[in-house]
Amino acid sequence: REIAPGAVHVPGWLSLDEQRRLVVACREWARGPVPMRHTRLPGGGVMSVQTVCVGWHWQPYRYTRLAHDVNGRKVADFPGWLADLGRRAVAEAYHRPADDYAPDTALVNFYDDQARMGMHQDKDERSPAPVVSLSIGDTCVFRFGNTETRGKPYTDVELASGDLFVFGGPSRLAYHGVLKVLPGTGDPTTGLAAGRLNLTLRVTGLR
Ligand code: MD5
Ligand code: FE
Repeated sequence: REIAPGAVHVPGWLSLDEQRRLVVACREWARGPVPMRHTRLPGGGVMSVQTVCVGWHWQPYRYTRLAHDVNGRKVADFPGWLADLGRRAVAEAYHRPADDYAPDTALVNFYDDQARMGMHQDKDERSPAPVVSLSIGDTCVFRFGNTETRGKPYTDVELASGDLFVFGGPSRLAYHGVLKVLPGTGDPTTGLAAGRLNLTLRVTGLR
């Protein structure tokens, strides 16, 4: 379903097996070389979400190869199978070939019952390419806004385990956030006993 031009929600897109495979991969990335942690913001705040990056490391508000703000190590390589999954996601959401879509970074976010993500724009990438969002575990209430302000108009959408969301075109720079996680709504057979995992695949435009 198209929430706005270029913003397409595909409920139940990932199979249970694909979700299990992603949970295993995320668990591995969370251990290192750069461990999953609560990102510290330059203003002194700490994000409630925990994040681990693959391909490029995001430190607010830029991408680097080395995690200077954590342990100085190089993050895990971006695997070819994840780029393939991203191309399939864009192709199926937009009903067009996406052979030219080459994501080079993934941000893996883990939300416990209390975690939230305030309204923000993702504008640290130097590419207009779409962002692919994959959700696993507990359902959340996601707020998709507009490109001008953090406020109205916005649309609240529930993102459940297995859902795909692709943000591209005019929606690429829309404000968005996660209002809350709905505890106990996930399927533990994904391998995630509690909480919500979100992967976003991005094109940094860096080299
Ligand atoms: C999440 N993550 O559920 C969300 C899903 C983040 C983040 O917001 O920055 O890690 S990704 C939502 C997204 C990405 C790029 C553009 C737009 C939404 N958008 O235009 O609305 O953890
Ligand atoms: Fe975002």
